[in-house]
Amino acid sequence: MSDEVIKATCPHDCPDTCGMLVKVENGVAVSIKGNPEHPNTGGTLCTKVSRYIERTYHKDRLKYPMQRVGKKGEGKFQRISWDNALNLITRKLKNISIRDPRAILPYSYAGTMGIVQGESMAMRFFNRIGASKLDRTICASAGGAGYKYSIGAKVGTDNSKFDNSKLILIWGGNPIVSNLHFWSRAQNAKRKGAKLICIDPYKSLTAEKCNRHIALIPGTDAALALGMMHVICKENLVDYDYVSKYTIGFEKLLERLAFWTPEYTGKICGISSKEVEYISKIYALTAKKKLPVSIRINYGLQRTHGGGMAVRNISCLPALVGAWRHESGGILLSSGDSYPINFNKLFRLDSLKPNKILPSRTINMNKIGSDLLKKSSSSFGPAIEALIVYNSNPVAVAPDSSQVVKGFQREDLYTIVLEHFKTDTADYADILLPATTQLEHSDIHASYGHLDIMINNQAIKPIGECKSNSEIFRRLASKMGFTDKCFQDSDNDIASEAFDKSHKSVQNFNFKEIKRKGWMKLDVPKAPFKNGGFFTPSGKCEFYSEKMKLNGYDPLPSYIPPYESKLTSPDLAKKYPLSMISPPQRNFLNTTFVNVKSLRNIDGEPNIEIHPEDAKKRNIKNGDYVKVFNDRGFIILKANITPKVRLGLVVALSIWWKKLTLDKKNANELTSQRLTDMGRGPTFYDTLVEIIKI
Ligand SMILES: Nc1nc2c(c(=O)[nH]1)N[C@H]1C(S)=C(S)[C@@H](COP(=O)(O)OP(=O)(O)OC[C@H]3O[C@@H](n4cnc5c(=O)[nH]c(N)nc54)[C@H](O)[C@@H]3O)O[C@H]1N2
Ligand SMILES: Nc1nc2c(c(=O)[nH]1)N[C@H]1C(S)=C(S)[C@@H](COP(=O)(O)OP(=O)(O)OC[C@H]3O[C@@H](n4cnc5c(=O)[nH]c(N)nc54)[C@H](O)[C@@H]3O)O[C@H]1N2
Ligand SMILES: [Mo]
Repeated sequence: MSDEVIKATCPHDCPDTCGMLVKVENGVAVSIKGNPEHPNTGGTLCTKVSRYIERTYHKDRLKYPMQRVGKKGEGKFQRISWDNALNLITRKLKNISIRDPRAILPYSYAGTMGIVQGESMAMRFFNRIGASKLDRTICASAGGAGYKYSIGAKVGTDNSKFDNSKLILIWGGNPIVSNLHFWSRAQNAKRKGAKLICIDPYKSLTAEKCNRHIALIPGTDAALALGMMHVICKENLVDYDYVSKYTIGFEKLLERLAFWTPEYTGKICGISSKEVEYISKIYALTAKKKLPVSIRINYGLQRTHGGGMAVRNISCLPALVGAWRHESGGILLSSGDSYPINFNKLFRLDSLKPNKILPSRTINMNKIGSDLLKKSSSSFGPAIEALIVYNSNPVAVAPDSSQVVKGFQREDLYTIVLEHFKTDTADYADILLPATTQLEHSDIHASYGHLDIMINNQAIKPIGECKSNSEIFRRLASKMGFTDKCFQDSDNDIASEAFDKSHKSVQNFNFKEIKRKGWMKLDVPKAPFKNGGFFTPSGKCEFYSEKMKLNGYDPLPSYIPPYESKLTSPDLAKKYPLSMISPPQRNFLNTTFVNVKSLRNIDGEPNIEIHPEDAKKRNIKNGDYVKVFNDRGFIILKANITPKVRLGLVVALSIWWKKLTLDKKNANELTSQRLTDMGRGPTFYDTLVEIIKI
């Protein structure tokens, strides 16, 4: 192989989906940088992905298949051949499928966001078996559901247009950490005179750099949006022309808003009525001046009981003030539905039929802790007997971790893990299979933060005996005796068919050309709802939603409080008076990169940020080790006393590999398996705890 520069794509679960240039010398990747020609990357990568080469050639990479020799969780394995590994797996899966294929469960999420190495071949494989389905709702489904009730689809403001906004509300997001290239755009806007307001219980790195920070109580965002709508209507700041043409339910909304005065809203949100008035007025008055006002809504506010309703309410705001009139106005939650992904082609939902057809069964990935421990029953179906984990690290990331571990410890559970490293989850594998990284395979990507299709060309040969997910499932299918043609598709076949070409947005899709250039922008309208055209049943922005009513929700914007709070669970709050959130650490990507020492060193050790007064009450000094606990468990963390957290709140930046911490646990020891109001999402940030010095 000669020296060359390969066009690749960052595979991680992040809205930025960056274009990367990988320099390869004699078959070895020697450097990586952001593609300067890709506008949404602009030549820069974040600190962690700049270390992708360090991660790829890490001495701990799994290089060949292994079989467990120690106890479950001990992480002791011996090398076996691929043939042997695949034979062992298929013998087991065949045995189970003859009885009830639903006792087999795939568990995967977004270790790679690639369409090929994500669910394509894997989904075909599990569909063909007739395995249990996995409800992949650990991240964004609550907000997605809420947004869709108001707007109809996850389509919003083009991220590249935020540079010209005059006011940006950064709501429940921390883009400096989790959406860096959006932050560059917000900075551009600020330089051109825009105001940035951050709505976050915690003075995050982003909140520190905005013009104003509204530090509300976690899980009260839906109330703040109601209060804002109240002020906007009362002060006559509504864009009546837009509202009459492109919305429905305004009259009913007005009735609903009556009691959401700034005083009442402030009380619920734990902020002053002045702050409610301030944010409402600056938002609506800027819009009234015909200037573009926008909202970047992210994921932090979705992780409490009412996370769906919060997003539902907030996404009504742009229509109320006519912000959609401008291409730089509106709201962006996710651009995911702008891509016409051809799921039918990818998954072969209609053509692949299992040998044994039983009523389908779906397991919610947030409930893996309790569901692995369930016995067979008529309501649950068969107990889970085999678990195939890829692109995920559930032992560290799933809530209520002590239960998750109990499940993974089951001697009668057969666990197969496809991984780069011996993660907390891999330690429980019966068979551990070495997977390729993004440099070692090819793929195609959609983004959930911008509007480009991205290509990942393979840069280097697989390390050791690693194989890509798609190849592993292809081989498993062959060993299972599945002769369906789709199991012969190459990665290029899958990638070139990933999008539905009858759709206008991808009329210019030319696979060869995209492979050469590295990306292509979707052809979509610049201002998506300038003249209405919402994707709701009425085609309008729905302040009143008949669909919500049908689905058993309040059809109007309303407030669903947290499960765990002083107001809703006063007895629990007496025992555990502090609200704990555990958002991402800057230099990790969920648990990915935690084992890259140079990155881990930046973040030191797991700690908990606590307000000076809360610390004083508990006689805790900066740097003390503390026990953080509730009924679900406890962890030991180092106290970091700081006014960045509001009184009554503690912040444990996450998500650490358990085995790399002092007590071999992480924040998910304390989180619960309860689900959000909509979308069956997780409630990681709906957690009460108490802290004592140890
Ligand atoms: N560096 C880095 N980047 C990442 C990730 C990572 O782990 N590391 N993870 C990726 C993934 S999978 C995701 S989903 C995204 C997540 O990234 P974001 O969408 O930014 O979400 P979070 O970081 O969970 O939370 C953002 C902010 O919301 C605040 N918050 C918590 N609860 C509430 C609330 O009730 N209301 C409001 N208004 N704010 C609240 C938190 O304090 C936090 O500062 O980032 C992606 N990007
Ligand atoms: N307490 C708390 N818990 C949380 C969150 C939080 O904010 N707080 N955030 C939640 C959110 S938003 C999310 S999205 C989830 C994330 O949960 P996960 O999607 O499980 O994310 P990671 O922890 O990064 O684990 C991904 C794993 O996939 C592996 N991987 C990467 N590429 C490949 C590949 O090509 N093939 C194979 N086989 N493996 C690959 C990586 O090595 C890594 O170990 O965590 C959730 N958990
Ligand atoms: Mo996520």
